[in-house]
Amino acid sequence: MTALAIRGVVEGFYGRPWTVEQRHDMIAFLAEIGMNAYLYSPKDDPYTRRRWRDPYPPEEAERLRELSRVSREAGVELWYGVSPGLSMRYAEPIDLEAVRAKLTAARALGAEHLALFLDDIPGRLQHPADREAFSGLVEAQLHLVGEVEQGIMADPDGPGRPRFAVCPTDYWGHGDDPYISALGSGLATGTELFWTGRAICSPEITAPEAELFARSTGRRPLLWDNFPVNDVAMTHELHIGPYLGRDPRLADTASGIFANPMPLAEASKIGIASVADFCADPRGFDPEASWERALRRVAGARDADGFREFADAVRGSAVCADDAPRLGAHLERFAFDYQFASPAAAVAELRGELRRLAGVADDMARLQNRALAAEIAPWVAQYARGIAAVDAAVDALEPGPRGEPPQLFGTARAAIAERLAELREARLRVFGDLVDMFLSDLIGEFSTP
Ligand code: LOG
Repeated sequence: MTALAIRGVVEGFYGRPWTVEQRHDMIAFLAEIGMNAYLYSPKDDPYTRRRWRDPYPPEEAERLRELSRVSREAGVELWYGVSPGLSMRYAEPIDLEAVRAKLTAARALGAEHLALFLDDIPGRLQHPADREAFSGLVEAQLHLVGEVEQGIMADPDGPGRPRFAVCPTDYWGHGDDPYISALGSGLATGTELFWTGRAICSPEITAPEAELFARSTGRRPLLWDNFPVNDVAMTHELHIGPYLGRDPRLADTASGIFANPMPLAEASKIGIASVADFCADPRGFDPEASWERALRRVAGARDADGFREFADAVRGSAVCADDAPRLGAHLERFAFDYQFASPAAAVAELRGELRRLAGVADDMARLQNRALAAEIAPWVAQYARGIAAVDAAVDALEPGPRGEPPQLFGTARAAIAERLAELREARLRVFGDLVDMFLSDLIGEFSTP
């Protein structure tokens, strides 16, 4: 059993950063599940990115110091990442010094390891002096990285030798694209290089891909896994599904994994727990079994069964295409039985199932884990709306008293169309496309008369 050396979470999403309490609670959770790293670099902490040059005001500095104390006590190593790229002038000594100062300050506040984030910034040099001084972005960035490597990383007076990781500007791709190959080749030996896989949110990360990355950059990738993150264009999705598509052989071909979570800290623990299972033993990892355990761990034993039922409707994510298998199976059976067996019995069976699911929705409001209940509430509401809509549609499918087929026009059709419009309006992704397809099919939305 080979565990990955670096196993942790990067608070690296866009949107409201976690609260101090959530962060401390997460550190305790990471320790509990065997992770050893937490990287602080919320995109919307002004002092990591937009105003990266400014030092932390005393109160915020104190928070970082406290975070390092909490981490150290828990046995989790605190990393600090700065993102200067939005306004970096690579040829200006004053800017190079500002990056160094920021990272030195983070070390003084207790961060054990450091990171330089160059993701989501202009792909070309903007500053005229930079364009004059460097052949391109890679050379400019290597100049900056070199300064950090030589300055802080080699500081004989600094406390213990930190690890250092760089997040490149092209952080996803084939692993041997010209930019990443050139950047990787110019880094000092021990410097880690982040990679998110073939895509930003990679459905799969394979060992051959990681090997290609290692060959072209001179180092195994430090995986920045964009799971279970749901920021930017994904805010309508709740990522509490299983962790799929990670090659067991990454045990030997990656140097570690940082999972990038959702702003929803409590719900993120589900995905994080499975990433921890994978990191602990990539070869023995069983995604579905790990998922079941994670759901139970986070929801608690009392609510585990109901929560498992709800979670089935929101399994989908970049890594999981299988959206709502349980409802899917019921709807498939319904369609078949309605046509070939007894319509009345098919309607009765589906009704029973929908009643049960409506009960699950009610239970989700009463979860013992209150933080979890609050975070998932919008999706629970959408879940309830979806079930009610299918239920109303089934009403319209009830055969007449003499077994005659229902008439789907006029007000019955309009009522279903209205529910469908409401579901779409809310935009929250629950049951994948199943409910939408069931309803739109029924009212013949896409068929020509
Ligand atoms: C950002 C990250 C964001 C994620 C998902 C990296 C390296 N950077 O596209 O902050 O949370 O995608 O939206 C990113 O992934 N950029």
